Amino acid sequence: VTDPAAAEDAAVLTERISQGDRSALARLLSLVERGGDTARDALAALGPCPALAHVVGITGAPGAGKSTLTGALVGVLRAAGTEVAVLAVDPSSPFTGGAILGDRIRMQVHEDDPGVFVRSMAARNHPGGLARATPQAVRVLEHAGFDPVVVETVGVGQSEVAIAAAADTTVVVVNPGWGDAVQATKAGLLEVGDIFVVNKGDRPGAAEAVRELESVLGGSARRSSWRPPVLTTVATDARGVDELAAALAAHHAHLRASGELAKRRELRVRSELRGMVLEQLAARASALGEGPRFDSLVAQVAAGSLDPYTAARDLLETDR
Ligand SMILES: Nc1nc2c(ncn2[C@@H]2O[C@H](COP(=O)(O)OP(=O)(O)OP(=O)(O)O)[C@@H](O)[C@H]2O)c(=O)[nH]1
Ligand SMILES: [Mg+2]
Repeated sequence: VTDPAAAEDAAVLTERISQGDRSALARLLSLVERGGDTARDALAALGPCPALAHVVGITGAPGAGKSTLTGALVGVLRAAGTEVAVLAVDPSSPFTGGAILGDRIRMQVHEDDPGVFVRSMAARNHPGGLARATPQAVRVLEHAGFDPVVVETVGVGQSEVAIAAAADTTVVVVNPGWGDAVQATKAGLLEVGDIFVVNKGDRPGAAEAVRELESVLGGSARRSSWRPPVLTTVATDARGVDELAAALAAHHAHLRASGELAKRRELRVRSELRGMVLEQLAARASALGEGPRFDSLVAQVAAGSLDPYTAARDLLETDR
């Protein structure tokens, strides 16, 4: 059931966002993050919006320097006059609301710069570690005029692969030291990375890490004609970050010229729609799993007068 007050509220917020109101933007993102009917109303109020921004995913192992690198990248992009949004998706803090990552970035870059918008989101238990709301939040940020939108995700389990479904360009951040390239191979990162960054280039082993990555990349079967560059950065000094910005622009240009951009966006919409359907089905399923009808079927199955398959079918059919 739709809450008319929320729908009205969402429409007002949308209007304010189009006028550049940042607190309205933050509020709309909260609605989107909360999910359910309120988010649906908010996104409906936003209306159809063409995907306009370059969506950049930055992933890698915990502590690889993703936030520092993102902060430095934002600095370079701001110097070029673009308005940047950063979504820091934190799969590890379901309780704090994932404020840590965003705060870390926020402290590092342009706190008073209206051309930068930083937002953190908790990924909760979403499979893949990526917040369920991420694609919707990206949509909102695109609508608000940010380009690029940078999404930072800690690489745990499947999240690296999930981020690739949410981004146009995926940057994989590794560190010097034997094993990172091997780990990347195992995690399926070689297939999803469009740009590889050996960060902490001030540490021993950076050149070896680059060579190792280049050699495994050379041997991997990739479908795209894009050959992923392997860059070296020292994020803490913003060293190599100009080159990263250039590589991002080059990859975006490649995506446009090859028609790959439209394909990636379609894939993104696919997973976004599936996510939305899944969310609604899950809500419906938990509603079916309680109440007098459910209790009565449970009692019958428990007493041995009904089999559970018939009971489940009964629940699903009476719900129609
Ligand atoms: N020496 C060195 N340290 C770095 C570099 N980049 C980042 N660091 C440090 O590495 C630590 C982790 O950096 P973050 O940017 O928080 O890394 P992250 O990947 O965002 O970490 P999580 O979000 O917690 O996974 C911090 O202490 C940084 O100062 C670098 O290029 N060189
Ligand atoms: Mg971080």
